[in-house]
Amino acid sequence: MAREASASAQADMKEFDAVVVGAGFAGMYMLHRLRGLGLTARVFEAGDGVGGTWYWNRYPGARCDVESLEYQYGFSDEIQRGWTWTERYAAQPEILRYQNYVADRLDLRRDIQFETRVTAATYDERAGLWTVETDRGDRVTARFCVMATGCLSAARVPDFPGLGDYEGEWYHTGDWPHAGVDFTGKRVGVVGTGSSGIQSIPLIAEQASHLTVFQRTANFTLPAGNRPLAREEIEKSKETLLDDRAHARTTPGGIICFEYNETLAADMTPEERYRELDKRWHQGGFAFLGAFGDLMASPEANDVAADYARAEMRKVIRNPAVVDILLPDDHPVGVKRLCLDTHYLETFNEPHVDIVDVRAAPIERITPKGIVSGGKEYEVDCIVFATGFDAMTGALNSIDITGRNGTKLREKWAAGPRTYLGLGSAGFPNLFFITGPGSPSVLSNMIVSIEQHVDWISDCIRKLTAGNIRSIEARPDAEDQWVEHVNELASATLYPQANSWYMGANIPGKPRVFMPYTGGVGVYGEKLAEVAAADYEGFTLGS
Ligand code: N01
Repeated sequence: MAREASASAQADMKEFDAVVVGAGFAGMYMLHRLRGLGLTARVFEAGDGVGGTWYWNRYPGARCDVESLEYQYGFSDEIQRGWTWTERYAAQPEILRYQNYVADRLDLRRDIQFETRVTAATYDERAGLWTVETDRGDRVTARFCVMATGCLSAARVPDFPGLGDYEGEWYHTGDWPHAGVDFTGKRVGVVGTGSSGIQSIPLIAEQASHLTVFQRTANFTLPAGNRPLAREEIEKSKETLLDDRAHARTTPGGIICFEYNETLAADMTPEERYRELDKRWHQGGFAFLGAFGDLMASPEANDVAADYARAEMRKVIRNPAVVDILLPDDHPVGVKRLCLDTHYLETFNEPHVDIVDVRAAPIERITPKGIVSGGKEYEVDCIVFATGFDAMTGALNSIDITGRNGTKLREKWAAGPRTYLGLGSAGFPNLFFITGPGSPSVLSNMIVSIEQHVDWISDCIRKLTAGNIRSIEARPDAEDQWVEHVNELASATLYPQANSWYMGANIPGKPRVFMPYTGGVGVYGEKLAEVAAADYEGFTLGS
């Protein structure tokens, strides 16, 4: 069982069996499993506490869009029984408290070095070791290096000229001040209307004297239907969570609070389609996208759902001047992350809230006093950038990762990420990615996908260690086939039709490649199991 080294005993230790980068949900569970194997591990974390996404994203209204009873670890009955969620969708402070509760229960912090950012990881082929370096001057070696760096952790502020001269305060939702921000009486500008903007705008509007929202793309958003959880559903969940989790692993999205309807839209009458959409819209959450079997693949089926969504959205917008700006019309529903909101569209009925269509009139620059779009200056006391992340590859590429023969990961990935199963990349032995590009990750309940990867990686490390096998590395041909397979699956869906962060389209110059695996958690899990059972087919094992 877990190695019981104390923090001080490890403080000077420079050699570990494994290094883990990041102490969010993925890094925390990875550490727990490594300890369970009797291995020494050091986790490096940039923040001063555990939490990852939920440590950094403290903006007003930050809340998970997967239901709390499903968005929790499912590996320990004791842990789940010791925690009680309060709302259908947990807010950021509650999720962060939960992560700290888990860190306490498992005594994780003694192997985590906080306020330390990993800057480089270099593989020494002769020694079969990774050397990991940090911004605090650490230099440690490890046989295994696990990147638990998160998919949405590299916050991005667009390069608007003049930002350096802005005289007000500005913030990014993904790097929010821990003390919070009081917008009372302030004129606020919010740039961006993805999930973060849509969640924060109603709450910022409650405080601001005036709010101007700068929107480039109108998004599909539906009422989350958040509510306090009833005692009975909490108690029932405690009894069934582990079974529910086993079931979730077999589903496309790692979620069981709704089922996908497999019937194609064309095989349903208009009334049946309407009933299905209506039921799911009012259920709240992602159930809506499961209304027909081909909703994410057939333009005609998707149009039916998109028309329904626009009609529902239109019902709550009372200001005719903003209806056309707020209703999405340039992409299929669901191909950008569907947003769940609480009174988002209603916010634009308020007299002190304006929206500026920056697709028609792009933001040109920031002045000392505000934001210029379409030649007009909007004076604001604070700016909130809800402008998203360099998703899936940003955090990995920010580390100087060098594999065999001096190969740099960021150079190898210059035309888009290349992985085998989303878990490893050829040329980088014993380097694992948790929920990396090429795996279901961001299209699924992240905790289910994290556990799926951590379990697979732990099992793999256990077998390598037991079999005295020095290394595991993706084979280039297996990787090529996997990348092709991921692309083929994505091209059979409507996903590539939007300028989304899934495609890298939000970052100027980033290659347009659909990064996640669209085949679903269940199918993907079967592949992982087959590969492991076939002595890690597609990987080279080095002795
Ligand atoms: O980021 P986003 P996010 N000028 O990239 C706009 C997860 N998440 O932080 O769409 C003007 O979605 C950009 O416009 P466009 C979730 O997976 C989950 O909101 O690129 N505008 C867009 O409107 C989510 O999908 C939760 O045209 C610019 C916005 O900024 C992911 O994180 C909560 C611009 C960015 O939206 C990311 O969400 C929050 C520019 N130069 C986040 N650049 C929940 O669990 C960008 N934009 C609920």
